[in-house]
Amino acid sequence: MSDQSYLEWPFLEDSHRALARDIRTWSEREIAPLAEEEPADRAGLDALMRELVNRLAAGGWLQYTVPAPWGGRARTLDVRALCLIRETLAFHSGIADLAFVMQGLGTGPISLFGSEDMRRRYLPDVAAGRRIAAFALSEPQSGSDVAAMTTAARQDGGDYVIDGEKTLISNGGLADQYVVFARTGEAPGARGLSAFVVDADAPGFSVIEHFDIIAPHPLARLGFENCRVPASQMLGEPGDGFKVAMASLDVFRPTVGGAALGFARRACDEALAHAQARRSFGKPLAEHQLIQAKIADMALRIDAAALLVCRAAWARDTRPGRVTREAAMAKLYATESAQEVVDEAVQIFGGMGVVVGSTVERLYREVRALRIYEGASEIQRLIIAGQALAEARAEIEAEAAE
Ligand code: COS
Repeated sequence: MSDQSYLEWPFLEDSHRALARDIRTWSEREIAPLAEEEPADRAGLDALMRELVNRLAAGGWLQYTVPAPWGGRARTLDVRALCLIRETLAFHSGIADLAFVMQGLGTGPISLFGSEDMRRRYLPDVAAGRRIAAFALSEPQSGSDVAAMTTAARQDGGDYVIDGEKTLISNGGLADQYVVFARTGEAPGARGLSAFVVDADAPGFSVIEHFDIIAPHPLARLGFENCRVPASQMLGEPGDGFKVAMASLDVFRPTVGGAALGFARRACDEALAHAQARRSFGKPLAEHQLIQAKIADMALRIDAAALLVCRAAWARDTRPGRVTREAAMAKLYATESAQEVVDEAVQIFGGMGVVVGSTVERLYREVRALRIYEGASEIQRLIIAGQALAEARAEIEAEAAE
């Protein structure tokens, strides 16, 4: 990564600066060689994911995905560390970034809301790479509109019985455990959902279908048919499910911005090298002002995105209260601008930029899903506008009451 000046920004601690150097060196050795070839089929993808989880565990990086004292390094999830690790992994390989972050998102609800017993049972094994985790929220008829989910869990003695489907679930079929959100009916809409940890060997759990997508990513549709789990597998209280999901996403949305930055920085580095090596009209591409304009916009977008990502992660790490707005801004801007940066890099490469197997062609495929998963760009805009309007309304009402 050529530009490292952001590591001096005041949002970061010295421990983050040291971490950024360490993960960079480690990734160049352990991840870059694995990224050279994409898996040919699902068996190859599963094997690669397991290998990546093992390497990330051996390198100690999965310890950042859970809090201490349950196998983690820091007392709480260190969002700045998560962002820096995702950025560096994504710089080399989208699938390595996914293998890392799913251990965090898949256990985020346990870290934040799990009982002592649940944390002890699940988190150390995930941090050590002995178990693989997943987060099952989306359904065939409810992706963005979480409150409309229909998967239901009914209480039966000391158990809950889950029926329904989840879809587009990362690590589906690969994971040992799933955090599953289901309607328990305490109230209509968002207030009537609960969260459960479902082990992959739970009776009534099945993988219905695997999806192939444009960049390697294990993704599946899951079935729950009379799937029975003890009531002790619930996270938080009955009816807390929506808040469990949203609070977990508040932690992980800034990190999606971190991954987007990794893709954007790689695309920019590739474009900078190419623009200096390749000649057209008698001079290097880099001496054409239209190319310089593209380079300026790429650099600007990367820094603006990095500032928003750092701000959101810093706020989550150091300030009390919700960071929903900051997380939404970081995710929205970093993913949208990364898409633009990667697209400009492809343009600078010209025809070679769309040849299968080139780095910018891979980045072009890898970056696309980030504008959709963990809340599409449209949802992030709704969150940002919703908060701005609520604040304006509160101010008007306060003035009227004076
Ligand atoms: N943390 C804690 N509580 C939260 C919260 C957060 N980040 N966001 C909302 N809540 C609470 C609200 O305060 C509200 O509580 P009360 O009923 O006590 O007032 C409740 O949850 C409902 O909130 P809201 O009315 O904002 O919910 P909506 O149904 O309007 O939905 C969106 C909000 C659309 C923002 C939400 O459904 C969303 O983020 N969707 C995208 C889902 C997603 O990311 N899917 C990807 C799956 S993971 S790959």
